[in-house]
Amino acid sequence: MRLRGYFTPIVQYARTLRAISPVAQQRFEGSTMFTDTSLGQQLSSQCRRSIPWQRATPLIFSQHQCSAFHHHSVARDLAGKRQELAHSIHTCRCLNQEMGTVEGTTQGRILKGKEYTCIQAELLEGGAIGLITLDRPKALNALSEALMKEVLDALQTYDADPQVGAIVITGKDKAFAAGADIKEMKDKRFVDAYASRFVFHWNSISAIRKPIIAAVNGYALGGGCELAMLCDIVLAGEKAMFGQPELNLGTIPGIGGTQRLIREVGKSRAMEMILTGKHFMDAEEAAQKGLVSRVVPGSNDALLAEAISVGKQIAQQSKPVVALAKECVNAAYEIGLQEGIKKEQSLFYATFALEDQKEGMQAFIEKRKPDFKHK
Ligand code: CO8
Repeated sequence: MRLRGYFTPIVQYARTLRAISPVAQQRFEGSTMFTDTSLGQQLSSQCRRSIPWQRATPLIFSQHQCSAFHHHSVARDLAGKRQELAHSIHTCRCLNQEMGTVEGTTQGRILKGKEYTCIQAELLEGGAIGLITLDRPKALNALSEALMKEVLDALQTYDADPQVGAIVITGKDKAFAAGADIKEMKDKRFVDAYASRFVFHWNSISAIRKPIIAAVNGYALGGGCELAMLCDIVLAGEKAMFGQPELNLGTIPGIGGTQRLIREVGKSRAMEMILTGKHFMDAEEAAQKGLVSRVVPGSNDALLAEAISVGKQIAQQSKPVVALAKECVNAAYEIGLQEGIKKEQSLFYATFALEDQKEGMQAFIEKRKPDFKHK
């Protein structure tokens, strides 16, 4: 691949940083541009030593890190064509794929050394956003058991990370996800599905406390549509296409589609989509009906950037208050109005036990930005 030529110097560079100066490595990983010329020269000469990239500690390059590299004179020295170095999220993913590593695993912070094969997981915005990219593009991101286990693992890891304020899930190329993996499940018998509690673990997604934003472009069919509906906010790209085609396969939606779709788009439209298995919903209609919050025009990268921007706005809020609000809104799905209002009230009262409530209201009065401590 065209980009391969860049990896050896990049990885060697990172490796060298690690070897000769933990401080320099920290500055690199923190996206700080290097201005110290003598350090730059020292690094340059170190980097010219040949270190097989397979042996190099795999490093993860976030958007900022690539940008830092993009501007960095040592990088220019090493890579030659600096203008071609990626500084988009999309290209960073290509970098990681090409390196044969999985984002998020190597800093030991997100996934504690665990490597994923069906998804990419990456911390962005200084750790405030956990990104999950479904990564089986050849199968249109069909939701195999392995993929869903990894999604859950990444979600739970981000949920437990105190730095993370919001999680973004997205797809790749022309699919968010084209449903459960038909090839994998076609031979299952009733007893297999029942005894193994097939898809039961998907319910754990509802237990994630951090807000999950789905950035959906391309197909979101069957389990893909259900996965989007399990998220808290759904942003659609122009090419998003939602549908529940399970009946075409002789089965029915199995992870909440019959329950959630009716709440999103009304009984008649939900019935039409589910019972015909054919009447898909495009992005515009999905926005009109409230299945998604809005359509983001432009490329997949524009959609992802917008989802990250929404995540950042959420991440700036008090984390416990965000979690309480999410719990309340989700309660509207699960319980009746009166019960929901009772729950909302008790959680509303609970916010008055938080320092962040005191700070938020005091900051308003003092006409300044609140400084939330997430307590
Ligand atoms: N499972 C497995 N493989 C898939 C799936 C899928 N859901 N969708 C696409 N693929 C594969 C195709 O088999 C093909 O593979 P190959 O190249 O090896 O033949 C590749 O992806 C590309 O697909 P197409 O050639 O079909 O691409 P097209 O652009 O022609 O068509 C469509 C795109 C319209 C999306 C088409 O692929 C399609 O109809 N896919 C199936 C959609 C579907 O029926 N989804 C519902 C699945 S059932 C379900 O989700 C139940 C959920 C409840 C249980 C959850 C359990 C986890």
